[in-house]
Amino acid sequence: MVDVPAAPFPFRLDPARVALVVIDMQRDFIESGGFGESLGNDVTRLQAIVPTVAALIALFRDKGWPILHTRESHLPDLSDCPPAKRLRGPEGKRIGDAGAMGRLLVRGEPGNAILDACAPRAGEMVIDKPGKGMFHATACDGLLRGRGISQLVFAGVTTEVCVQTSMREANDRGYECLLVTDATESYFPEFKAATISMIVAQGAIVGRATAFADLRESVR
Ligand code: C5J
Repeated sequence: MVDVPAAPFPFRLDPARVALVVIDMQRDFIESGGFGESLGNDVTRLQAIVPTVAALIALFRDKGWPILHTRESHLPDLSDCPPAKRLRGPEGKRIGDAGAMGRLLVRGEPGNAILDACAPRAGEMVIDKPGKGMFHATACDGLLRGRGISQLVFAGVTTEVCVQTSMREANDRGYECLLVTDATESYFPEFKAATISMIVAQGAIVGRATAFADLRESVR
């Protein structure tokens, strides 16, 4: 067991039960011409965390601990994209529309890929999810429980959307959750700050939060 300094209290990490979850480090959210930018967002904020996310992935690989990568994506016929999601954003720049890196948020398109710097390696879990949360309409829970995993360390984008939704889903399913605060980012700094506050409030009502350096030093 390793005690990782965290807010609001240390996270007792069990190397036999832990996995890293890297949420949606996709070109569609982080590069110019993707879905995130089509909604009017400044994607450069997200680019700044790529080295930290890559270092976190490298740490888990060094330790031989499991890693699960998610991609937010939809089937080419959009049958898994309800109108409540599809009909958002400016017309012509919505999910399924043509973008500079292929159809926005559509599985298999160049823009839907995970960045090279954070790309999954053979043997790592990869989940395509049609929702914001990693458990909605996916095989995530079975995959994790089948490996005896009950602790999840979270990184990725965006903090208040897919990361937070996934953490809340995980918390409800009984997983112990730890967010690495400098390995996650939002297009809106105030939303990131508020999300971290909400997660750790009320005695870690959703989970705990730590910095990458603190995690790295504790598991050395
Ligand atoms: C969004 C995500 N922001 N991965 N997706 O639409 O957070």
